Amino acid sequence: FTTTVLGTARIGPRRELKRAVEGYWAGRTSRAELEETAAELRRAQWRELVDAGHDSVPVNTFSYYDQVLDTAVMLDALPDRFAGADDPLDRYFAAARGTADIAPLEMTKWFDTNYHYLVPEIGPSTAFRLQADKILAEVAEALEAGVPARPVVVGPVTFLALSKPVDGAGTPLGRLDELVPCYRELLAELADAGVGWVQIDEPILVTDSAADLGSMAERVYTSLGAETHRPSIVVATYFGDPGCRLTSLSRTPIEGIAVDLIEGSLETVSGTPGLADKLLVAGVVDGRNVWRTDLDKALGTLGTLLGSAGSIAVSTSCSTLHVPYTLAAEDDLDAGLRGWLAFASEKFREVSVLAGALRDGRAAHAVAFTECKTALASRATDPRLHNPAVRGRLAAITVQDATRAPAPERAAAQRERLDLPVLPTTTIGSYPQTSAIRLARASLRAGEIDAEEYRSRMRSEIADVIELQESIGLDVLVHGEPERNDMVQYFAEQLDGFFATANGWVQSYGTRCVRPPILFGDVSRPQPMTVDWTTYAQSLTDKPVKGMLTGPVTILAWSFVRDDQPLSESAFQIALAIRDETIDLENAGVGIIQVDEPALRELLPLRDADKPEYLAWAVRAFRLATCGVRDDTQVHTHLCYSEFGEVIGAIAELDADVTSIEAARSHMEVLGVLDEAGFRNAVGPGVYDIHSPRVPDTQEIAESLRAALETVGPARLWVNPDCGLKTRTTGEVVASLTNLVAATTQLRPEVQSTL
Ligand code: THG
Ligand code: ZN
Repeated sequence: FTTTVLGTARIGPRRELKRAVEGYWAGRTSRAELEETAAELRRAQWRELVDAGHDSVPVNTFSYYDQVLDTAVMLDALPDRFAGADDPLDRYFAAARGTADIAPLEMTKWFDTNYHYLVPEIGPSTAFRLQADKILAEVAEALEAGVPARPVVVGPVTFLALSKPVDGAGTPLGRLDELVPCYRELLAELADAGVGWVQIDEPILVTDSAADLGSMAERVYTSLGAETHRPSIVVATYFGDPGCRLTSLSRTPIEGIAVDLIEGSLETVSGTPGLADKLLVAGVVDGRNVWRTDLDKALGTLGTLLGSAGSIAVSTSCSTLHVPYTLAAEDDLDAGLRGWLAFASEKFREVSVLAGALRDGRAAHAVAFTECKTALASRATDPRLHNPAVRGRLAAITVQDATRAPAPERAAAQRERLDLPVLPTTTIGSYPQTSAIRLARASLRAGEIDAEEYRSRMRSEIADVIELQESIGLDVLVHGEPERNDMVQYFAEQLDGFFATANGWVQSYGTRCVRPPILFGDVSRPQPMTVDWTTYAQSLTDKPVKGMLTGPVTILAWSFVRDDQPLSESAFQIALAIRDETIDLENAGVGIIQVDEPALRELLPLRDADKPEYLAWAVRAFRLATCGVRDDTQVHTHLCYSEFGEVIGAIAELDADVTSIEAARSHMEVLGVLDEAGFRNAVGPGVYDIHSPRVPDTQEIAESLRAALETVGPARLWVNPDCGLKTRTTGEVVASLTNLVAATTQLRPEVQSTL
């Protein structure tokens, strides 16, 4: 084949699958309706690809929840605790979401994307067995519809590398030889079904790993390739450069290899012998960012590759799962910006044009190439991408701008100003998003209420949240963030240089989606973004109210980013905008400002060699954002995970005055780790898990606090939940926080005496 993509989204252009699946869970949608919606989404997607001129179409990329969970089911590798559910679909959803008594599989990030997969559990009782019904049904459905179907499966090396051992089992990769027969059997069944090509995804091959993934892959694909009754195999690598693993793959009898030429390098391909008899699926169209492809540059790349491989197919670098469906759904795009972008549908056409040009020559597609050239030229010269004021400001940054007085000096100044009790209590920032809040937002969008009415409704929510916190007896209050749909989108909507899409939904996990903003230009802040809400909240209370901001790294991590400058440059620009906001908050009398960086760890590069540089600029961006305030203004940050691993040193270097972190589920172990990393500032380990509806009792919280006191001592310990409260009900919040304050009050006298 010559023209394809490695995979597509499935949630639906209008999130039809989300509605159908959530309706099914709630009992509003029948099984038949759910299945019909799913089938229609598949048919529409296949039709679109065929109409765009693709001669090989990925199937089995549909999923009711997650493709890794689908693979676990295909290999009969679900843990025994789900065996109770007789119905396969209900068992599937139980594994995804849990039930009243059964915990779901854990969820974690799919490589360095913002998509989350379910982590398979491999234990001593896991016995792999092929259950190919889903994939065979989708293949049959596609072939019947006349679609040139290429089934896609997660490969055995990647599947095991992403799994976790349970019940004392050794590393899942140790089970590789047991898994290969399942894939061999699958190949035979696909051949019987009339499949010509199968795509086996092995993105793990672009990562660093202690395991020798290259030789494992070589062993697996030598074995699978030796099978005679099978379709042709293309092994897909993506999200980075396969490096020497490409050589390992090229030594096996597989027929094709897909490489990511956006994040990988052309040199790896040209430097790999043994590709002369293979199909190279060249990922020259970026599958995970939203920029229009430079067709001339891509065609040049394809031309270079012609000498390296037996034949070439044009493709996206990875599945288009990670970008929105279509630009056609965006009404508010100005013509300039529209011309620079390509969402999934537009990428499908770019692939076709490139494949056509490779086949018939560029001249046969001159119109598309000319249009592309014009659009890219307009992007290169657009003044919004080169704001001299922003550039000049960044160029003048000095070390001084990212430095505050030594932490103990700051702590003393802040003690003086804030006069907080020992073990100060606070919350992370958000309070429940009530139906009144959602209604107000919807009414504003629909034009039923005006901005003034919206503002007054939000103020009334803020007043409620302040009153609630006062009655519970918390020490440092927040305004509750009723005005924020999302902690990144809210800021992106107000910053110049960002475009917030209307319908650019991308699956985050299961039925949950996000609309990542598009960072297209130099970033600046036309006016304060949060000062009005925060000062209003402060006007209602004598207790200090914390100003709440999102940090530069997180804003970057949850946006589509510029590809025309280093990420660090974009991070510093955002940092300056956040810095201006902190200074405005300070000038408005706000004494405590929190800058959240829950995504600090997410952007960590896949390759070890790239990590130190990333951590250095991430820390610098945070410090640029937070070092503009006075010594007596207290800077907080919040991080959303407890396994700090490789970012632990960076967290200490952020040098926030107070860091709140998830710790409840790890029994405060993270405090010891932080301590070892030399962290001496104040810390607020989450004393209970907000991700569960369970209300912790006072005793339990007091015990957590005692454990924390052992490591941190009383002088720098804060008391807070482990994350924002927006997904909880008000009832749960009141009960939990009341106990949190009671536990703190109980401990204070004994702690006081040790100070
Ligand atoms: N914001 C953004 N990206 C994120 C998160 C976030 N990525 C990582 C993590 N948090 C993902 N978690 C979620 C949790 C909930 C939802 C999405 C991602 C969610 N979304 C609503 C839905 O699908 O119904 C839509 C929300 C909306 O209206 O904007 O519930 O916090 N940017
Ligand atoms: Zn959090």
